[in-house]
Amino acid sequence: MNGNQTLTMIKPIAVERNYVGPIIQKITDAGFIIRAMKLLQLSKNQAGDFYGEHRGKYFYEDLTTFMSSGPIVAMILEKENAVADFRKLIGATDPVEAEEGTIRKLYAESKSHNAVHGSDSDESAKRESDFFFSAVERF
Ligand code: DGI
Repeated sequence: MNGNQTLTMIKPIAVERNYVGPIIQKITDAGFIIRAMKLLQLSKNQAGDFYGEHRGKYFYEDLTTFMSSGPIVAMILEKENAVADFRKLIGATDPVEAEEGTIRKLYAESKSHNAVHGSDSDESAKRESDFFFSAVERF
């Protein structure tokens, strides 16, 4: 991980609604290169581990239930300033607050069903990328 990468998940609601194609198009149009990608379904325990920092919060149970409810698409994305630029591209956690044209404004259903994840720091990007991908699965 070189500081120019971030980890995203297209969340179950967006996969179910067939938004994978349009979301990836927006990501690549914004200049991100896909370095790793897979379709998988998390167990509830795995979703709990991924979101461990939120353990104990009121939304943790709903979050882990939702994130393990169906397949997701996980990707490592590369671009200069990847973490910050990607969070700008996806918009605020709550789509009501997200700027026009952002992925969450376009494709999120609600704050908890908000279509995509983006790492919040280089350290998170590394941890989250290692969570999903082994060395031979990334380029
Ligand atoms: O980095 P983000 O995904 O924007 O936000 P986060 O890391 O603070 O929270 C992770 C996910 O947990 C978020 O995408 C949706 C859910 N979440 C966060 N805050 C709330 C929430 N869900 C509900 N229902 N209410 C919240 O306040």
